[in-house]
Amino acid sequence: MTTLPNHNPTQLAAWKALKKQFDEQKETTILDLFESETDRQAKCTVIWEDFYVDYSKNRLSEKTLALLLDLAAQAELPRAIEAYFTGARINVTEDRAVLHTALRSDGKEPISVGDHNVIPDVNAVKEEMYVFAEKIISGAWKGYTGKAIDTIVNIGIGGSDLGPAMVTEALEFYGNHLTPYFVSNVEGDHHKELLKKIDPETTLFLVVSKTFTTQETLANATSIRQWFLTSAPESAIAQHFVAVSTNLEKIKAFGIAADNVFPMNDWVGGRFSLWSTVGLSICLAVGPKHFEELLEGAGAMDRHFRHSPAEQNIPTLLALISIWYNNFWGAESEAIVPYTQYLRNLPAYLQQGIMESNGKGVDRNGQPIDYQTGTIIWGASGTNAQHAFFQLIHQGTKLIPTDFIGFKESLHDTGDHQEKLISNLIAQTEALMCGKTEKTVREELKKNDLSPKTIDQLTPFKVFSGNRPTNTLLINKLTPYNLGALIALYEHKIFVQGVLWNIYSYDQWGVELGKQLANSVLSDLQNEKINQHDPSTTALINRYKKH
Ligand code: G6Q
Repeated sequence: MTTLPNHNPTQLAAWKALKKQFDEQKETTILDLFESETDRQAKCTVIWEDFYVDYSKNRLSEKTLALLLDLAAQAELPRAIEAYFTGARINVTEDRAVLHTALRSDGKEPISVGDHNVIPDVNAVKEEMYVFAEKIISGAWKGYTGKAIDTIVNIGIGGSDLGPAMVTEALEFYGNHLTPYFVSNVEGDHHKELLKKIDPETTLFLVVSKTFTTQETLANATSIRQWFLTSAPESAIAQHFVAVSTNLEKIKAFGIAADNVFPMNDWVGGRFSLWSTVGLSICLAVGPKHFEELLEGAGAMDRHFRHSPAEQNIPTLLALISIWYNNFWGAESEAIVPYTQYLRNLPAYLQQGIMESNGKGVDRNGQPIDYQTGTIIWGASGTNAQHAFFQLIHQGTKLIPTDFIGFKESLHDTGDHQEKLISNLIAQTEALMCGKTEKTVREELKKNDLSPKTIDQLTPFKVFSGNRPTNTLLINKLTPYNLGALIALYEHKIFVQGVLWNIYSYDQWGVELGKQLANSVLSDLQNEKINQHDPSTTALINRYKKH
């Protein structure tokens, strides 16, 4: 049934060698490795286009890295990568190809699903989206009272919200006069607060749902349409509502005109769909030129990932390092800290991509697995995070490998703010690795004229053990192109980890379960008679109904 290689990773020779290597190396610190390995810094840095990726500050010796690369080879990663890029149905449990990469391909080679080359269709739909976006941005498209559109509201959730919202926010600098908003939660207060701010005469609503069956999106779209019709005639729907979906029938039933529908394909997973028509809000907010640059950057990272040898391959290296901590050091989570407010929602966006894709406990043979998979991802923007959870990363009992992402140039002319910002980033990675020794702490305290007794008391609290691992991604500038490449980098990291853990990364049965459950309890809340549940659930339902 599988189109991917199928290996229990723990049975591979490299895995066994890595276990041994862990036992032998666990007392060696990162600083020890800098002492013993010549040229460690240069050897553990990959420079690709505008990206400078330094992974030298890791508990990773040359030998460990070699073993991790062996693991990738023994798991047949290169064969898996080819299957991924060439339209094999690697989303086996849904019997679909996984081709978000086709949406940003340079079109030089055909990409087939079955025997159908999808590239001409991808280009045609993209062209339609660009023509539409230009009409909205230029003001040629009018609302029902003849005014141009100045506000867009994306109605969607999960993959139909997080990516577009994160990218639109990240590219705010490149934005035009359109104000973008995002409504996702089924909680009615979410859209009610928004409706206070917008004018129906100048707002365009994008109803975005791959399946067009999602409770939250349909409920929000229905309520917003009702609100719209309190001031506008039914005929105005055509000027103010467009839809993005694979489900053309359901859209028709909802009342959106066929001309206002942007199709998408089932071979694009929700959490990987910002590159498709699901990214219409991005395309409107920053314009087709910048949207195209976003795609180009992702496409460039795709080619880097597909064609670079594993030891120079950024997504592969970051995936292997993460496996080293997750499966051998027992690290339970990873932090992601982008040093820019523009990317403040990158960690939340990656939480979905990473945890929904690789949060699986059954292997490709349908068997429960006895090794760790999906890492827990969390984070926030720096330097804010330094004043919040960094304490735990520096001195807590948990091992938290952290990705630091920074940009050399700021987008505005900001005086010395950028130096201040990036100096913090660099200093944090240095401090996490080097720590602060007892000797240094004592010397510092002595300078403060403290008594020997006080110095003895305070010293243990001020010592930093160091040896805390980080990757640093220093990128020249936050452009649409570099953002596309950065997101694609993490998408491919997800893929590599899924291959090595021998799981299916592209289904999401846990999410589907939520969709199923929502409707079953809803009928209990809305009807007199309730269905059979456990005592706790029954009590909660009754408690809610009493209000
Ligand atoms: C993403 C998930 C999920 C999905 C939402 C919205 O990969 O499948 O987050 O995107 O549940 O689904 P629809 O786009 O079908 O409304």
